[in-house]
Amino acid sequence: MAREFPLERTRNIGIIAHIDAGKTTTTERILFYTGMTHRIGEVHEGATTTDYMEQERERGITITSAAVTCSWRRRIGQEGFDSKKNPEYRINIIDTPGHVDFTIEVERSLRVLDGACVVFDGVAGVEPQSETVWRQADRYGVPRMCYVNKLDRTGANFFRCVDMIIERLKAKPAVMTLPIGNEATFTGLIDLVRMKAITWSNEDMGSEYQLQEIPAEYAAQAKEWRDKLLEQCGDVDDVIAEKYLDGKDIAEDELVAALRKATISLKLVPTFCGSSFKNKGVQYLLDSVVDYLPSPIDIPPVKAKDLNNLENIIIRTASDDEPLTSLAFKLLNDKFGQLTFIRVYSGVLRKGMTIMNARTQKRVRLGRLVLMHADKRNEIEECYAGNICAAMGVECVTGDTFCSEENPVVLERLTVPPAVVTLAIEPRTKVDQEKMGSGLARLAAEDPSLRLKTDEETGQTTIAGMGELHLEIIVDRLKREFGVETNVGKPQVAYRETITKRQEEDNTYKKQTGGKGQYAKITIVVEPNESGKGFEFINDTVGGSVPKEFVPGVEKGVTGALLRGIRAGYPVVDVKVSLTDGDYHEVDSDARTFEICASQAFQEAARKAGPIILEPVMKVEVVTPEDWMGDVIGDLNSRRGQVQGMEDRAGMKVITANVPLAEMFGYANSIRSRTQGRASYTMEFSHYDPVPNAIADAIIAKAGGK
Ligand SMILES: Nc1nc2c(ncn2[C@@H]2O[C@H](COP(=O)(O)OP(=O)(O)OP(=O)(O)O)[C@@H](O)[C@H]2O)c(=O)[nH]1
Ligand SMILES: [Mg+2]
Repeated sequence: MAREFPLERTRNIGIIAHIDAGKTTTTERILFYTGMTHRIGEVHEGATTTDYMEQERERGITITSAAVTCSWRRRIGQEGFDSKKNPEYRINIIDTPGHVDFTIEVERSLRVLDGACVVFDGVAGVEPQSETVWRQADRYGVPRMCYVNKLDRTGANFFRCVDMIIERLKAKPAVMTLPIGNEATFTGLIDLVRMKAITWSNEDMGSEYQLQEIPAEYAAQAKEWRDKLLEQCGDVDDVIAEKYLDGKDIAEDELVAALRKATISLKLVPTFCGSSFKNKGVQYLLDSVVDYLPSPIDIPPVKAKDLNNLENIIIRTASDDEPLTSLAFKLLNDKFGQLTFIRVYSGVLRKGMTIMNARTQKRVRLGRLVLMHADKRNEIEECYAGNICAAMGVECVTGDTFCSEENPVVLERLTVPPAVVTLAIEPRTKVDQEKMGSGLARLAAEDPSLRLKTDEETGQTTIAGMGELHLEIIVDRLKREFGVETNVGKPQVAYRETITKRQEEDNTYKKQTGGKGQYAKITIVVEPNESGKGFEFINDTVGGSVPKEFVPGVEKGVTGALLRGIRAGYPVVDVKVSLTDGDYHEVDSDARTFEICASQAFQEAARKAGPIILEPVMKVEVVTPEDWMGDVIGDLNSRRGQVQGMEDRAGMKVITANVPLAEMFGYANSIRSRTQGRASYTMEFSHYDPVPNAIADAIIAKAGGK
């Protein structure tokens, strides 16, 4: 089968935003207008296409990202909207969750998508999680557009939101549409590219709209913003600049092309408005996805490491003729078995072909391939470069590269944020015991932000993740999907340990038990590493005092000790360890003796190097009516919180504070009862800080340490 959609007519986009901004509601409209569904499902009815998990429908929030595919012909701007003559585009969309506990879903989506649509609540504007997803998109260099949604809501203000995008996100929004009316009277848009008004009549789910002259009362405002748009475009495009300065006409095509270039090169962010819930503005958004967001060939080709020589970087362009390069970015288990979502960067995936998993270096035979539509699937024969599909029954973990056997390469894995909360979990019965292990292993393969740990001595299993909700959903999924009943402890903070001083340590490990003895001698220097840099190991020996083949043993001994902690058994982070000297014996030394020697040396050194305990500190934002502001602040202070700022937003007070996670358990209930349910809050991980001494002593005593 030949390729149905050429690459330039393919878009892979993600919808990203703060919780509740309207991502799922917008996606649902997209599916309706593109003819993929025949009725609009609503989030509050638990009836949308992309929130199909039971937990999502019950809670009205998105938990896992869902991929859907649709096709679209550009409409607005065409005479009488006759779109049939326009070419059809394939748009793959991933609807992501906004809750910070599921941030890995945003991370993996941005890792494989070419462009993103960032949704904002027109009342709240730029919220904390909007900032987080924005930074994530920056990290992956993803071109994006903004969509200010919910303009029908009381208190909506498009222009305030645009200002917040400039101030908070330090972005350059290019305003493309202006609202006609606001709140209850919001009825349409002014298209600043074509200088026309688009209005919707309410009756027919927004499918029909009229293109009209701009109403007289908006003429001046439209002219002002059109000039701004041309100026912004002129700043990044010489041809437009020249024409604009000479007062010449700028054709629609020219302006769109210049804006497209500026969007893809991350210079400008086209910004739109609408109300998805009231069915206004979504078709225009789809046209704009086609017009401004990149196709797979507009973005830089992917870089991979040559598996035969990891120093060697190989560039793979988005072409069907290049060797296969693809990334398994998402795993999903359901009653039919494991589904692996794959983004193909180059080459073609074909049903029945043999490919290679770069991590395990094993050959894998591809079974069936499907195109996913939320939880429904269509079988396909092949998946071309630049597309996303799912393979059935392929064993792998999230982040694995699948490549051609002849030209093996490996792509960068996902960035996974630290786990901050842990939960002890035990099976209720013997039967549950067996199922729990395999269930948890499957969930962990799906979700790299979930960590499992079993204590070697007590056999106790702990799960660690992004937050209370994350772990609550895991426990719930264990029960519903794997039929495992469990008892869980109270959520605990995932502390860490580190050192504050430099320390040199000599250690000799020696054992003589008849026959072959054991001997290793080393000198190491441990010192604090920059915060967030993790563990670094340096071999500083000269003249073969520690033979090369034993050095990995030293590193292994240290990494093992790092996991066991220094004073309270929490993992040690941000240390630099240099191996400076040592000695060995021709017969009695091997990698294992050096491993034991290094583990002892590190533990001894770390104990003397000013060890401290670190705790996760959360950035908390509380939105409250003014009446309760004093109460809320007093409570945050009593939780060791530090208030960072206060501001007004749409008639409410917004308080931001840094608060240790240890003090935030149960905050949801506390704030609800304190403010009669009027205040709301969000929090996300900010950084690690040393724990105050008194609390550190308590943590160490509890862990049985010294
Ligand atoms: N008034 C109004 N409400 C909206 C609009 N768009 C979405 N909503 C409502 O806002 C709530 C949240 O919408 P969702 O679409 O679930 O938001 P989301 O961004 O997908 O949320 P998460 O996936 O949980 O992060 C729902 O009750 C929607 O009906 C809008 O344009 N106007
Ligand atoms: Mg959603």
